[in-house]
Amino acid sequence: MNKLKKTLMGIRFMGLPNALRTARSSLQRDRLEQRHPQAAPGPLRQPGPLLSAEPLPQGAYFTFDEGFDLEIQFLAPHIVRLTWTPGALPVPYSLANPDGSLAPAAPPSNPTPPADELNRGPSPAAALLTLAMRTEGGGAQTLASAALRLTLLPNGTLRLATPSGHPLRTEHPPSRRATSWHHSASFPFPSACFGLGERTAPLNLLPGAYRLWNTDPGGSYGPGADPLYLNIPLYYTRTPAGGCLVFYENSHEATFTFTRSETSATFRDGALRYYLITGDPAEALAAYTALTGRPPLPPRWALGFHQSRWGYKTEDEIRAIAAGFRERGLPLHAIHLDIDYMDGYRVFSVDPARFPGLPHLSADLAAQGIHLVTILDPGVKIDPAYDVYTSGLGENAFCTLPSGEPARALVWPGWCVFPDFTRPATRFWWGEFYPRLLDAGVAGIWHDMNEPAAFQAWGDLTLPRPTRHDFDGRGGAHGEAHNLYGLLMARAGFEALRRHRPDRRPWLLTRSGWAGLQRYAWSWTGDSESTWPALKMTIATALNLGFSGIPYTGPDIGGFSGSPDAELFTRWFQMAAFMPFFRNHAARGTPAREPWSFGEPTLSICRDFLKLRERLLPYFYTLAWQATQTGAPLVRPLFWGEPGNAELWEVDDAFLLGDALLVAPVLQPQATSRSIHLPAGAWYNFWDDSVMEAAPVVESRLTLERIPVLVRAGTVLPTREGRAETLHVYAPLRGSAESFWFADEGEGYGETRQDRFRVTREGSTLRVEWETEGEYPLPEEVVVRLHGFEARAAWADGEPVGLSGSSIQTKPFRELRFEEEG
Ligand code: MIG
Repeated sequence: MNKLKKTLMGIRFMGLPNALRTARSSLQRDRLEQRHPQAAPGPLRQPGPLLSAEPLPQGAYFTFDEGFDLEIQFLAPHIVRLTWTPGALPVPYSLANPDGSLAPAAPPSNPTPPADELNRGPSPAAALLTLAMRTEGGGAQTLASAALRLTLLPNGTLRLATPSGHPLRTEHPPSRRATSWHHSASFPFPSACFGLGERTAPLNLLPGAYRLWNTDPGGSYGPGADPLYLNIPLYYTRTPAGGCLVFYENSHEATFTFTRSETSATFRDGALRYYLITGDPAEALAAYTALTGRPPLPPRWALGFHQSRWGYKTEDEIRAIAAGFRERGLPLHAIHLDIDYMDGYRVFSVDPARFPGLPHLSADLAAQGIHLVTILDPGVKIDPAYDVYTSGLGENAFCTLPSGEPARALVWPGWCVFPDFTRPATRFWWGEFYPRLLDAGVAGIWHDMNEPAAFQAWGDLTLPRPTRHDFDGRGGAHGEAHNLYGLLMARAGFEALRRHRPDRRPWLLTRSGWAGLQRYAWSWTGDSESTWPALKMTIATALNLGFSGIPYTGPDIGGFSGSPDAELFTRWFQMAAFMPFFRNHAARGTPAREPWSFGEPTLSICRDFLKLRERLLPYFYTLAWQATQTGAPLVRPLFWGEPGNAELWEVDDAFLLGDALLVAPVLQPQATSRSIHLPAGAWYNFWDDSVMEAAPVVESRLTLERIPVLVRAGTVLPTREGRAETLHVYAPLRGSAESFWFADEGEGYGETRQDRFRVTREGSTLRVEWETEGEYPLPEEVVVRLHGFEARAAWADGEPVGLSGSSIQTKPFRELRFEEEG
């Protein structure tokens, strides 16, 4: 979109009076920034020669000439923390445990321990660690664990290798100018790279240059826009022989540049603290989320369909939308209220004329199984008659300028002040307003504009850089707090939901965030444009977010800012049905986007995919539980299980949903066929049970009604068909495979059940073993449906059971045996 169009769109969205005020706001900001300039660049400094090396219990401490120090600490055999100073150490907001110890896997009986109750003791992995430190010829120092080898040369060069000496990464000595750090490394060729949070780049981030500064792209973005709302200084590089995840615990503005074999990162300030984690993607993510926390189990309804739109204005309109879904037989789990429900955009208020009975509305919707979600922006309107503003002033809750005055900026309500979420008392104060919405029956909260975003006529659309923040008492400036703002707003919201509604699971949606966000909130991909390239881009965005520890995300179906035609909307809807967050949303002023707005056949296709999502909820829910244990994202790149396969590194027109499903959305208008890369193994066509095997690429014919979906042979796919819990058994072609099923009430902190299936095919016999663990009751009966196996007889724990076609109905069993049609 060109600048003029963007400006006009901005004026349309924010209104002319606000647009004129933005010029004043930007002028004031520029004057302030001139009075408080950033540190001048200064000369380049590098660590001089190594002066001393001192062993530590799990690492070593090195001093260099020129005032550079390096501390190396092993947290586990494959997790090392490195800290180059000078520079202020981070306040550990991203870490699950403030002391940096590793979080244990959440105990299954309480899948959602509040973050502050996690075990803080030293991690058992660290206690087991034996480290060998030795000095080699030439003064090189080597630290080796069972999982990796780090060698420090006397000039500050660091080599990371596998225990057998396979190089993973060579870091050059870091350098400094004034307060900023420059850190570069080379890695073997070929390599691919993933992560960095929310990106619009292709899946493989090599080559490319990326800025890490949470940014509202201004109402619309497409492929190539950089940066977006949610940046995370984490990347995973992969070579055929091994992988390495690097997480920089430094929230200052950063830039990352990658060539095919080199990377460099620049941070504006702070200590250069980072973690090196080795292993395959699943291991690396498990380790990273042991450090930064795992996503708690969401309430099950959040995995269903959400309907939203900026522009729903009244209670009556919301009731009409709910009725529209009901009358057309369209399953619906949530409706979102965008900023128009508020009174003059004052957060925590409700417009008394347009929403006179929010408690009744939410109760009526709840009776239909629909949960109400309301938006909250961080900006608090400056209005002496508004109690959130006056109480915040009294509590010193807002970010200040160096003069001590609250920092001001323009957002929807006009001039606003901004809670300082780096201040513990402010996080608590803010959370004490949530009951205003919770008591009205609101089930979930949606945080928007928390980059934080502000209207500006030019420059960064955010607060002035000299804005001060508390940093839990340590003090700091906006340059360090900016990228943490959305994360800490989410923390305040999460803690409020735990405090005020302890028997229910928090559900928060956020636009912005940083490392560790997964402990508190889901995200969505913001204001993407309504185009075919944006539809395709969304896959890579979701995959790289998942690689950055954020498993729950999804796009606005149809794109936010434009007007998709029926075909684009249909294809977007079909893809989103397999994304963790499944929501229809659009900008104010765009044409209607409810599933019925396009007439037929769109309505029927949407209904089919809404019903399919319902059927798949037990599987989605199982994946959600697995994420609480391992941090693995729900949506994964095709190379997840075979990361050394370079052929799959660049595939971003399809994705895996858990281990079992491969989804290949249609990304071109009027396409009649598309090709699909097949990961190793055999796959069933979900729609007709035909088998595909051992071809690197297959061609699939397309219709408008469906998108290709494949099921891995050997899977037991738990679904719910109407009232019956159904286990779809996709027979392995040979050998055996394992699957899981997790079940509980879908809300609260009651009993849970973890089931494990093993399916084995031997000659003409197919065996399904079922091991169950936990207190949540098993269903009285299940339906078992076979795919890829023509059975003539079946036995449950030795007793014959009747087959009806490819299905049987049975009590839960320990072993099910089928004999093939001979
Ligand atoms: O400046 O609340 O990304 O989902 O509809 C726009 C209005 C503010 C941006 C969000 C979008 C939401 C919109 N918001």
